[in-house]
Amino acid sequence: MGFNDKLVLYTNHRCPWAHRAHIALNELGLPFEEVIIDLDTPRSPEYLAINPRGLVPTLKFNDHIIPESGIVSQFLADAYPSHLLPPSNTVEGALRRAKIAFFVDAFFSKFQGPLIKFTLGKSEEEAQAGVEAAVAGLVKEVEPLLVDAKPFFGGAEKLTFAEVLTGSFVIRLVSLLKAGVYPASFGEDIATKAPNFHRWATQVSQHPSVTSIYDEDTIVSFSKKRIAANRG
Ligand SMILES: N[C@@H](CCC(=O)N[C@@H](CS)C(=O)NCC(=O)O)C(=O)O
Repeated sequence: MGFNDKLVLYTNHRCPWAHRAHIALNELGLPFEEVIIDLDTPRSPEYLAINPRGLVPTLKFNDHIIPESGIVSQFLADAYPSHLLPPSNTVEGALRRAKIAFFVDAFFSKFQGPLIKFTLGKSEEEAQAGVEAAVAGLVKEVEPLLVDAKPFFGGAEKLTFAEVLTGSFVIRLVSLLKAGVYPASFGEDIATKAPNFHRWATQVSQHPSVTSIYDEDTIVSFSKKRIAANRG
């Protein structure tokens, strides 16, 4: 695999899942063609032929179609070996991969999963319960895994695969805190109870591979609308 490969990314810059693929492609320095899929209208028959689920992202690698953000990101990290992820064929490499995988699992199952209830909650009480569960999961499960982040996962100077899979969610978190969409107490809890995470998230949210396609104003206003619609 080399720079002669033809990569096409079907994406939408609003989508945190598609954003993962952009972070990977940026970090790997790979040229690619971008096709923006309109998510506000039904998917075209042409796109459904490419990805019958109708979701973004999808990667076209030469003549091969690869759907799903985690699979796209894994494929890119595997196909173009780099600082993102060591090979699995040494014990050291396999262990680092396991540690990254466990971090990503903890981030989504113990923090991001509960936090989405803030957005989806039908009442302020449900939303607040989501934030409280997210803080509890963050402090217990995620914070200890970032003790040696310097600035990135496991002491890495450059982004790792851990940040490829989580960075798009981290930058949204930072924006929504700054814009006052999330309660101020949530930001205070993160700073005081999860200082490793706070430091790491600040660095991740400023990294050029994470900020490159990110339009903060669009994300904040879209999130506000979504929250208002759910609260009904
Ligand atoms: N599990 C998928 C989720 C992707 C996803 O939910 N994409 C959303 C945009 S953020 C989408 O394409 N939605 C279109 C729709 O639901 O019609 C992945 O990781 O790629």
